[in-house]
Amino acid sequence: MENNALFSIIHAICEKNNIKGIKHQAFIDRLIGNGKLLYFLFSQLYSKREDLESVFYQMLELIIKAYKERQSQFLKRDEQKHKGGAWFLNRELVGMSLYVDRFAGDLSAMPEKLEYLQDLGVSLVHLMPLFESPEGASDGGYAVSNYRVVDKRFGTINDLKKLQQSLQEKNMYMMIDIVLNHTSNQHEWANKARQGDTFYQDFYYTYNDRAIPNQMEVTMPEVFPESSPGSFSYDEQMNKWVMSVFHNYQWDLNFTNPQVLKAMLDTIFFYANLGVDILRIDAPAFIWKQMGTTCQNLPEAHTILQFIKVAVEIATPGMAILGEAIVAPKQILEYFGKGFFTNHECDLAYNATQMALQWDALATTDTRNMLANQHTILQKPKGTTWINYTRCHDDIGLGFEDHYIEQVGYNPYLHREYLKNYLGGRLESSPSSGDLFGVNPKTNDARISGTLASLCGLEKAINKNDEEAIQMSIDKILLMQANSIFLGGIPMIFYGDEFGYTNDYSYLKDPGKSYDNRWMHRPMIDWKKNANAKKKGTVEQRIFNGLQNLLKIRKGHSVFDDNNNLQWLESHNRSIVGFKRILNEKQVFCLFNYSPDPQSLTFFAFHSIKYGVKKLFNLYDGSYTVIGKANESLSFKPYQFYVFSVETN
Ligand code: OTU
Repeated sequence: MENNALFSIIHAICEKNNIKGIKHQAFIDRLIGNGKLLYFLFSQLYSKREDLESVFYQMLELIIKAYKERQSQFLKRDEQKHKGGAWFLNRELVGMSLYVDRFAGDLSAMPEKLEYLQDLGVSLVHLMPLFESPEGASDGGYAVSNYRVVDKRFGTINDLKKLQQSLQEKNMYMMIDIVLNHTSNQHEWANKARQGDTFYQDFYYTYNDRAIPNQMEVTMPEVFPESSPGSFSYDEQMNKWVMSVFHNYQWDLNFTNPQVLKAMLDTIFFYANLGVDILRIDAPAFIWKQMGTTCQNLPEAHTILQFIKVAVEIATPGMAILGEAIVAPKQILEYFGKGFFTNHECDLAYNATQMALQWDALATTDTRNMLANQHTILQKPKGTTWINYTRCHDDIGLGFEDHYIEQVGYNPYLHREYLKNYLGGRLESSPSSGDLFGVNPKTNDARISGTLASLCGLEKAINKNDEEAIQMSIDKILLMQANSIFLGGIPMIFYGDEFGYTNDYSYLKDPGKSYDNRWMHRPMIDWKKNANAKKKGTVEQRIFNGLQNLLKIRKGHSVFDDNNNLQWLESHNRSIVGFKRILNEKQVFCLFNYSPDPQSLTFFAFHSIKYGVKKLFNLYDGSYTVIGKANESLSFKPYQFYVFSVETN
């Protein structure tokens, strides 16, 4: 389409919808300014289709509709959010990811929990999937059968809207998911496809026989090899094979059909207009498939995300996009956009590499692999940010690259075996109690399940009634949290971890969950147990207060805004890793001892501090440390960390 033709279409569509005048100028500017880009991205995906231009027009209509339906309070919030640069880089943002039913009961009980969250230091709530999902075949809500109706287990859409308002009144933020890659096989589209409606059969990848599925499976890795081997399932009623990369009840959407993109963009806007601040795009790496590839991280998947980003920027610009790409380190970075699209794809991504590396350091007491990998991790573009975390609702994948493992002198195969044994409950001498998830004997792959506390040794320590071991596991928990809280990005705490919930094995009795051991680390919150956080000396109190203190420190210092102002240190001790956060004259040093033994670090690590500065102020416990000579040492207790602010006198 020519520029002029595009402009007249945009003008006409605005005219038709009565969008004119100064009140709408900012929107019109965004639409005209980005219209060409939007068309470019769209035609990259669908240029071969005859209906290219007519479907593009329908996309413009969706954008107009989303803008027109946006409540004035959200329009105002959009404006405010954009005033001081990217709002999500702010240190005030601290998230908690939680299942509404397991945390509070239902949505209507959530508003009264917000004070508790604020007291801990949480300002952003990630509500795990809430929309209709068949019980027993729901993948924790990631198999959606209706994107617009809140599942009755959680309440109603009005409860959700009320919660959003309560959050907003308290200057808090809301994050929810869009499950973009697949629907439940009970979704209306799937039901229609099953009944023979070809329009909806085109919403999925359906095949009459196994010929193409067989060929594709040669190169497609299995996501859930134990419970759902292969990537296709047979549907009896339709008498066809359907692509189902995740569980067999999760049917992959066919984004080569622009009607699918249209339907999902409409849903994205529906969420945006609920007042969602961060939209977590689930499994974006998987949204485009091509024979002969892994069907992950394909260029078209990025094009779709860029298209979504531009459309959101035009219509509902206050909503940031989080890409949940749990893939190889280099590939994660591509979700921030590259080349012309740098910083124009996902605003946020999970720092899955760093997360796994912290577990690596904890299991090996060696931080060199973590340090080596920063060459990749530090390539995050300015203006984008990480979600930093130690645990989430999923398993821990050891997805970091082999060559860095080799670089620090380990054999990648043996190294991963060791990590799996240590964390995955296969090593008697290990303090961790976790389990292996997604074991694939064909590839020798496996990931790890378990709560933060259990993986840090609290479960075994409590069972043995060993106070020393209990304290050590609390120290590990706080070390892991501190490392991710001060890194730069939004810390995302997983609910229950603020009290040290250990593994819950009751999922084994529920046939809808027993096939998936990720449920062991998705606790039911017992508020009576949590009340222990108020009693001095309890395990809960020690963990809760430690975490609360860490979050307070983060909020109190502008060095912790994420402006890519992070420098890793040369530590000369393989168990100690450290970095400093810098803003103008201000420096904060964060150092972590990943060893169960006392360690020391020469003051050489602080050599960059201006001459004449004598003391370091420990933000965590309020004590001072005098900076010694380069050959003198700072001592660390087992698993101790320091957060030092540089003091000039
Ligand atoms: C995501 O997970 C969700 O977080 C999981 O809870 C869902 O089961 C899954 O999608 C399907 O909706 O796709 O890009 O290793 O890390 O499945 C990453 C397993 C995903 C998860 C992976 C992940």
